Amino acid sequence: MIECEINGIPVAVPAGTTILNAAKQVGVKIPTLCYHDDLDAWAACGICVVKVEGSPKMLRACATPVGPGMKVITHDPEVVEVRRTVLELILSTHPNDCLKCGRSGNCELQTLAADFGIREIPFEERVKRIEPDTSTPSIVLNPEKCIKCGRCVLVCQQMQGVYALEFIGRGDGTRLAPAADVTLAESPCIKCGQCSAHCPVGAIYEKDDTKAVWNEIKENKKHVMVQIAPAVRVALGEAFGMEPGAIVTGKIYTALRRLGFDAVFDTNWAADLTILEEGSEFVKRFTTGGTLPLITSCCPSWTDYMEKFAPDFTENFSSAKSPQCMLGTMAKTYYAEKSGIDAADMIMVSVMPCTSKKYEITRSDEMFASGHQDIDYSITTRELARMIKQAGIDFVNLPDSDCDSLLGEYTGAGTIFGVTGGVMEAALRSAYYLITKEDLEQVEFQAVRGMEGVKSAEIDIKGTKVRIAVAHQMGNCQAVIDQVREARDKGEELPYHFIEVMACRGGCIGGGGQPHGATDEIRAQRTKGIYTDDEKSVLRCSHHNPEIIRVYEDYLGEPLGHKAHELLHTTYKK
Ligand code: HC1
Ligand code: SF4
Repeated sequence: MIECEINGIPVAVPAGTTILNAAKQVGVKIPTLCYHDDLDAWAACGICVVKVEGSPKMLRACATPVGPGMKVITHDPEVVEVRRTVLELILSTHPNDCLKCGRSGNCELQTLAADFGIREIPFEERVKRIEPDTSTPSIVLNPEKCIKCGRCVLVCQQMQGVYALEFIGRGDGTRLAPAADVTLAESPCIKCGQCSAHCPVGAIYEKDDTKAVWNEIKENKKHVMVQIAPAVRVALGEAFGMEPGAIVTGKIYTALRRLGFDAVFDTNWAADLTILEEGSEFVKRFTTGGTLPLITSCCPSWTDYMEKFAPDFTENFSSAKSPQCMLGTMAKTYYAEKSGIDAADMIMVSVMPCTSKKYEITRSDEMFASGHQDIDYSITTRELARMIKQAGIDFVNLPDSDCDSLLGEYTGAGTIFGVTGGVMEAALRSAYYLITKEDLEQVEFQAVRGMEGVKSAEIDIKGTKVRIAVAHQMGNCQAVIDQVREARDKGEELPYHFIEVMACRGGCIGGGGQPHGATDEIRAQRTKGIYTDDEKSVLRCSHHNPEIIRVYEDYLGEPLGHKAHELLHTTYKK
């Protein structure tokens, strides 16, 4: 341990701990802008400067490890003045239009400017006018607002391994842009939105579809339906000051009705349906010599990645649509038939933790399986929070309500889709039944839980060994695919039979459309909320969901049957 002093307070921390983190341990918050817990410190902004006894110049707390006996001063009038100057310089290149900015109210730069009492900028204004890039359905890039903190570039390159974003130009002319200065749509971007989740300002944000949704509600001409994804229920509360991980499912259903939606459904229902299709697909491939490993495909950033960078795995992808898309199709076919409402008079809105889901809803012809666009709009958790605020709804004090029947009831297996390992765990719970015709006594698979980038295990299904892997955060997913490709190309035994992949760190609870500010601590709280929801569920296996049993009996026939194939499966570009 290294013993040092922060503002005269003694502290002992492990070797390698930065001044920033040592200060946190004694309750001292040093301001930061470019730094993020998820990323390597690269000391770009200079806001976190501190004084260290014996050092001729101020040092950056985010990138300087503490040393034995080090005496650090984190705040004095001189340090505060330097930080103020750094801020003023950043603000001199930043548009002064906070009132119209998507991050107004939770912008890290705005907060610092307020904390430092900045009232005027003593430097010449040098704002570069650059048109926003609106080329994707998911994310808007507004380089004019960029403060060159570099978080998005590090996220895209280091965490996701996608290399869609970079800085172009030099010195004063440096700007954020898709690699090779093409549009975002032409770049390798997989639309995961992790750049927008990590951006401290309004330079990268989700494409806002709330106005279009408000219009549908206002026009009152169509039956406007809505579905909420697993991970939304443990994160939306954060936008209203609640603890991360607070399970607010019942409040969300109530809020959605008060917003004016005519029918409220739950994506978790369709997650149970996905398991019946995908689980059956796995069992079929596993027992009849089909293409293995089977790879989950409910993350559209992952399928986008695969189509661009790993088309040799197209046959490995599960053809089962994602739960979002299954629910859209089932609403405009099954529910339309049962309710007697013409699908042409229906609108389906999905609320997702994800920016990529905006892209998924039109990604292939199968997204129009009902004869109409199955999902009309996909909005993020952040967009729903804004709609609730616009409607003046006191979310925290809302009573709970239930969601609507036919496409609403869900099991714990459906809910755990929202965390890394959850799709695999849910699939195993039902695959065990499909193979043995018996139910598991212990439904929890600890081996697939937790934040390790790649988790692997051998699961014993009454003597049948199934080798599985779970990867999250794109960079880790590539490593698993490379491992499989190498074995396959050498003709060796495949390392895995079944692989779950999620592009975002922690799975969808860490999605690019979730409330800002996620760190591993917050991801852990959201994860706990998801597992608590599962533990509290009376039914924990998808094949026990009575509404799912009924939809097969009344409408779909068998999993993987003709109708199921027509409505619930998709194809991928090679
Ligand atoms: Fe996800 Fe999924 S878990 S992909 O992260 O399979 O977005 O929450 O809705 O579709 O169910 C996202 C979450 C979500 C789908 C499900
Ligand atoms: Fe979207 Fe989930 Fe995939 Fe992230 S992991 S891109 S939130 S589907």
